[in-house]
Amino acid sequence: MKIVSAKVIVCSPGRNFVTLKLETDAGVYGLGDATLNGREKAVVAYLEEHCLPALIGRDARNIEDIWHYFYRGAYWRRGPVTMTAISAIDMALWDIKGKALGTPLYNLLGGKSRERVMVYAHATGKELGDAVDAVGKARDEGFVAIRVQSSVPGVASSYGVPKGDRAYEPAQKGVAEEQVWETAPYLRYLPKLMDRVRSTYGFDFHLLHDVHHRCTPSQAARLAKAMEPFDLFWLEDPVAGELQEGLRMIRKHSTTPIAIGEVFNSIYDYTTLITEQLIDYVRMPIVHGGGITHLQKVAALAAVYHVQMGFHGATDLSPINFAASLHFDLAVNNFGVQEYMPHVDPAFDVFKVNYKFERGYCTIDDKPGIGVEIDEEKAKKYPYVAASLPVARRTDGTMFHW
Ligand code: GCO
Ligand code: MG
Repeated sequence: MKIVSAKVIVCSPGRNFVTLKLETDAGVYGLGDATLNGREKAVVAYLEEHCLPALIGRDARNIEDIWHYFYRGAYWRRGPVTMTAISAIDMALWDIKGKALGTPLYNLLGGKSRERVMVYAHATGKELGDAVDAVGKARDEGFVAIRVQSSVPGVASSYGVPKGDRAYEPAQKGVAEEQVWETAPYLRYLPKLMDRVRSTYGFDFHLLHDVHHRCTPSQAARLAKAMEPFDLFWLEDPVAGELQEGLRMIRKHSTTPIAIGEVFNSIYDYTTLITEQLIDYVRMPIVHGGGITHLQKVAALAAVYHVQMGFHGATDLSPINFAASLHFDLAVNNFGVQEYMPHVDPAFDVFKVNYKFERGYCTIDDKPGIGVEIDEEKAKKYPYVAASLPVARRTDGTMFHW
């Protein structure tokens, strides 16, 4: 089954998405997500210049070999751009295999380990009261796992809080917006927010929070310890991803579960964290972590150390990635939770999806392969818009982690 054509589709139905479409001489085609927020065109160039010409003529059935061709074959290996390009190729090949065999992706990954996938909602507020209300709203919608974020008094721009009434979307048109952040007021504020949430609604639901890389190791250790009375499901990205040793300090002081790695792209980012049991959940998504082929290896390593999977699922990952994640979540034994941020309506004008949300869980139907379709004519109605993620500075002007 030879690959006869490969093309990249870029569209912006509400936000930018990059999609790879591979066609075979058997008439079966596959789709893969190649979206890297704010760096979309870098992945397009990597695919078009360096990968797609080498894909034509290859046997689409040989997923493992093709993965290694693009991973080992790239002398300059790893990194988010390279690994996102490999992910898109890999997803499209798994989609083709499922379609060719007439079976959904989860069957190729070992079959169902569960019937539905627990997802977590985003509850955000411009102030403490709003954030607490947003948690109540998510509970009313049936969510059993809820991430809470709020603006921090005295901090000009907090991570995760939407502008106006629109859904949260960090990437903004043009060059990066410069935001102002300070960690000290946040550290004082977060226990108050969590206390209000737990004293209002009790403990019979999972509560999560994303630090978004804003702490030093000792600040993160203090925060994780302060979170213990609130029984968090996880504290996400307490320190910047590249400082893996920072996780040792957190573990030494607290048993609050830790999730990390939405910015990771390789199993080698996780080896110390998993083998030393410094984390509880893997966040690296299929779209940025080398696809299903590579994530299977990460999930298997994690399982050995009783670490669970908790895929990144923000709206800057396309519905194709979300559907692929649900297949994976259904299949692996060591599944923890899946992030769920519904895409805006225009995205569903372009992408026809096969999953649905119901009372705290997502399910996916049994269409062969990944099961998401793209309407290429509709995609043309939404041309690419250059956009960037923000950057952050401290109040004295020092560049900081966003
Ligand atoms: C999350 C993430 C996102 C990222 C975004 C960047 O946990 O969902 O932190 O909000 O900031 O995906 O592109
Ligand atoms: Mg995050």
